[in-house]
Amino acid sequence: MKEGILLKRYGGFYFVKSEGLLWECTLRGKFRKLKQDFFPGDKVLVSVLDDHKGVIEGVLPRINLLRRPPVANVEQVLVVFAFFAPDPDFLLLDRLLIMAQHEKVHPVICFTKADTVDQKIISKTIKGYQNAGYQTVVTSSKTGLGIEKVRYLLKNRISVFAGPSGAGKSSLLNALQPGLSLKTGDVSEKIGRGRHTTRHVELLELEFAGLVADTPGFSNLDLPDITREELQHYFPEIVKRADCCRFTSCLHNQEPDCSVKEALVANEIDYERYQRYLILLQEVMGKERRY
Ligand SMILES: Nc1nc2c(ncn2[C@@H]2O[C@H](COP(=O)(O)OP(=O)(O)OP(=O)(O)O)[C@@H](O)[C@H]2O)c(=O)[nH]1
Ligand SMILES: [Mg+2]
Ligand SMILES: [Zn+2]
Repeated sequence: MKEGILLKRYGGFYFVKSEGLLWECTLRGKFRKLKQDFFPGDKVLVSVLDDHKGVIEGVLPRINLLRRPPVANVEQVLVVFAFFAPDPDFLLLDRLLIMAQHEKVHPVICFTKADTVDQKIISKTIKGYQNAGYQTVVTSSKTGLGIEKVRYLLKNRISVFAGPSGAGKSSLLNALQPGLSLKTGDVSEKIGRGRHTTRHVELLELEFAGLVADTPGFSNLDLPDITREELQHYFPEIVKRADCCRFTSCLHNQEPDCSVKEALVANEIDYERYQRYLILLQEVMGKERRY
């Protein structure tokens, strides 16, 4: 039996990398009966049939499983958004950060298409996230800006690219490693017809060591099941100030003597981030009532 890592599912087969080789595998019948699903990133046990075919006999316990995109044992998620075309949907960006933190995956915010906007917009866009303590990287697949940084981030890790269609995920991967030759597509076509250029979730092997999943873009994401009190823990810049609020149960919304509000007035917290916190707070509270 060999241990390997599942890279992709395609046409009913499971492709497993083990000992430097790619094995085309099927599943033992018992897994199909149990309706057990396997995802890229899963560490699996394979019994060998011939020099490139095998059968998946088991899966090792998962460290985590991202929902969007569905990849297991992820160490890092690059949340990829373009500065322009498509305009960034910051509420979706915040939802992705929450998902990553909820799954205990390190998030890095990666802005793309820096060549399409001026420096002022770049600084303004990343400021709120940097102040919150998030790692951010500014890139352009056209000019090569930030590409070396992203290479360094991906080295020796299992990473996932997640973000809306057209953000430039596949283009960025091609810039990192031109040999990948991933298909990229025209944004106007994607927006107009909702067409995605990347259709499968697949872990790619990088020549400088590391695995990265290119994934199809998506435009919405549900929050994980969290309580109204928990939400602030997904906003590092908010929870950092919560200790000094008058009420320990403060949600930093309408309560008096709220130190988060004070920080907001003092410009220490990004106003737009805070507004999105309130939107998500309403959403969490609405969900709580439905249970
Ligand atoms: N100007 C500019 N255009 C870019 C850049 N990166 C990507 N694009 C363009 O943006 C469009 C979409 O790029 P893709 O790489 O296909 O986007 P994607 O995120 O992989 O999209 P899906 O696979 O549908 O999720 C293409 O027309 C690219 O040429 C960049 O850095 N600068
Ligand atoms: Mg793509
Ligand atoms: Zn408060």
